[in-house]
Amino acid sequence: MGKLLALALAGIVAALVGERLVAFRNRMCASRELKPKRLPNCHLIKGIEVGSEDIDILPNGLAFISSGLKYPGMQSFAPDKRGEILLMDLKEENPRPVELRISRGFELASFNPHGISLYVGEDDAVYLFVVNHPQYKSTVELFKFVEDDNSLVHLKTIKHELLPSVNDIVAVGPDSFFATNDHYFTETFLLYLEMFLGLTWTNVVYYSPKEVKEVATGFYFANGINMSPDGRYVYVADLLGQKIHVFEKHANFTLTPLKELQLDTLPDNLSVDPYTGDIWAGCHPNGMKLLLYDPGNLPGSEGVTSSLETTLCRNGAASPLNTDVNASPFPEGKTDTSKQAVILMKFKDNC
Ligand SMILES: [Ca+2]
Ligand SMILES: [Ca+2]
Repeated sequence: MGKLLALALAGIVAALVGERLVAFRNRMCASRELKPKRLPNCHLIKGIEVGSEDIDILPNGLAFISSGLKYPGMQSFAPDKRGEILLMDLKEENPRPVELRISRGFELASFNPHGISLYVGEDDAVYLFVVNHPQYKSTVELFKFVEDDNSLVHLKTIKHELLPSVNDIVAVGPDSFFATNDHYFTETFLLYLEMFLGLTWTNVVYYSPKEVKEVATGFYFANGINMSPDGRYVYVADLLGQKIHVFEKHANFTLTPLKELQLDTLPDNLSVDPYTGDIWAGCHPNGMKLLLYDPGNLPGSEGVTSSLETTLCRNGAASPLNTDVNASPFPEGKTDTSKQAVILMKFKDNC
């Protein structure tokens, strides 16, 4: 009888694990194959060989790039090199990235930059918010950009118990932001278990010096976050939910869910066209390939865009993007796990 019970229990556990495995593989798009496509107007920019995680661009065409991210379980192309913030002037014919000098007093040796966000203050001062993972912990570093000097002055380090596993941020003031936490747990085994079981415990947190609060939850893996140009809507990429969530932002910085955009790819960082309001998402076509990283069978990247009309106005809570999406695999290459942001190189003529 004891053996029969043990066998029955083993059968139930095996069935549950099998069911979770199938669901996990589906969330990871594990069976998806994307043919590499050469994009004739794209070329590799030298100097970012170790990968760029995120990018944000000023209206004058200066692009800030976080580079050299080391993330648990992900391939790093330069495991012994510290991270850096690069600056590139997209108005130049052949733009080249240069590393921004960081003011003294900042712990540069453990710099591990992840999501970034720019904020231009009323006095035209430029603030750069950088998610940092020194010793694989999470902080948000606030810098002021000094253009004459190509440098960043470190203003402060923000740590908070509601910000345990930050992926990306979008600034809403000179010292306030929304941030995504991409895991509930911080311990490596537990965070993989969380992903495998499909727990939707990750969230979005609002931070200001006076108030810190959770404003949205229920994501498998909250990743990129951005805002509409008028500041009325906040967009959150749920990597393993394969969705972009649209929220209405209120004056007290709470968020109300408005709509979900269903994708068939894994969205990472989100950029927003400052003129049209279109969303551009850097996506992973196959999360399993990303996790298992095989240089002979690269994971690839693709870009997805959603027009403002699709994002906001079309009826239905989860209208498929297929008819409005431009999905194009980027050329595969050494840095292809790291192009997690799609940017829009479009500027006003007078910039
Ligand atoms: Ca970002
Ligand atoms: Ca990200």
